[in-house]
Amino acid sequence: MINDLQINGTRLWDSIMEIAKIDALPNGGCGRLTLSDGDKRARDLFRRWCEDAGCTVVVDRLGNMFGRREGRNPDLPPIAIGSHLDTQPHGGKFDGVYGVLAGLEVIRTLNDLGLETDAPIEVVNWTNEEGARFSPAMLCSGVYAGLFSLEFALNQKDADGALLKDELDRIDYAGPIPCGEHKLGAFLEAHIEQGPILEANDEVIGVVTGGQGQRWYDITVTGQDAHSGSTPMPGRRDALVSAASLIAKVQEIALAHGPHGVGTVGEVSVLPNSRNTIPGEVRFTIDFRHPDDHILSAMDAAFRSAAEFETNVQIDIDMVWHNPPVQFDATCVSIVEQAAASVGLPYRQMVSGAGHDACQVARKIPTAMVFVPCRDGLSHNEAEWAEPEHLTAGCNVLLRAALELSAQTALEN
Ligand code: HGY
Ligand code: MN
Ligand code: MN
Repeated sequence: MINDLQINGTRLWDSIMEIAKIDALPNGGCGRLTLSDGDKRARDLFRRWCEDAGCTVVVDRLGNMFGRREGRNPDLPPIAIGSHLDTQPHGGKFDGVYGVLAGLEVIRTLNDLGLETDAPIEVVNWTNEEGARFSPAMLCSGVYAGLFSLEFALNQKDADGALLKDELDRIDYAGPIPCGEHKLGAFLEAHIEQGPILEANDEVIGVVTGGQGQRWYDITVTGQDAHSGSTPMPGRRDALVSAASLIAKVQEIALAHGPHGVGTVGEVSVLPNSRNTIPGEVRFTIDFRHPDDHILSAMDAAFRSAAEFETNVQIDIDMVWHNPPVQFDATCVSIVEQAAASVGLPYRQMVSGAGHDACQVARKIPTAMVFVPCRDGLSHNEAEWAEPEHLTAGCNVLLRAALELSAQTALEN
């Protein structure tokens, strides 16, 4: 019976800990930026593990990796399970990696049980989910879903001016398959919640119904470099004073659109960054999010009107990304919910606060997600932690949902 099947939680945990050694940081986290040497090492290890599990691995033009376990009917579109192996600069061990290795663990368990599925099963590693090195986030799953052009993605630059396409070539992960052409029948992603809800309510499984909307901005404040000692206060064009006022506004706007509105300024640069020169230029980023796109638009408008009050400097507002809220496929969500009920642990339906590759892929194929708790709801932090038994439970939900989807796919085709 599908509902009695169990994955090997120790093997899953050990695989996560093994990949966590790549670009490990002193306080327990990982700093494995996309397309870095560390990302290449993690990709090579993941490929080897897939091949050891009897999968064939194909790579598309943007380095998205697909490890395929054949089913009875090779003509059926595969059921894909995956996430991402890249991390934030001070990321944790579980964000993304759990979802990729949970997909691999489903395949390893099917091998152990000698179970043949109707549809093929594929485990996926999506390139550049974090958006920490190349903006925006979920870029390459976004190209796969038709949300960005290939050219846009290939020509994205990191802070040092390196192009995404050159970094893909450098680590030898520019694959032959056009991005978006590798057919998938449905996509499932397991992920730590990265927020406090499950833990606060003593629940173990999140049946994710969709993702909230996001707007990312690059803001440039241009004033005038001048001497800090001999320039009178009136008439200064201090870019940092104006930027500081607008950064405080981001916080104010998020709180004013609570309880779901969130706003973050994660990056700031000051030029010329000298203690005795009035800063003439400040660049900062904004990450606004809300489950309701209309409210997200209101947050946008509130910031733009606040910027108009900064009259003695030039403010350039570049909205680099607008990702509307997304609903996951009702059938997939229902199958995940039935699988969650079958593992017999407390669960809830919920909307994801974080963005995920599933939020992009869902705009192309039927998609759903499984959440498990993380300690104190903390993520994008080296102290990120998840309990082995929770990771196991989430992977059992994946296994059962994937088998149900594979059987349904066979019925529909
Ligand atoms: O930004 C996000 O929500 C994801 O971690 N990339
Ligand atoms: Mn993630
Ligand atoms: Mn993340």
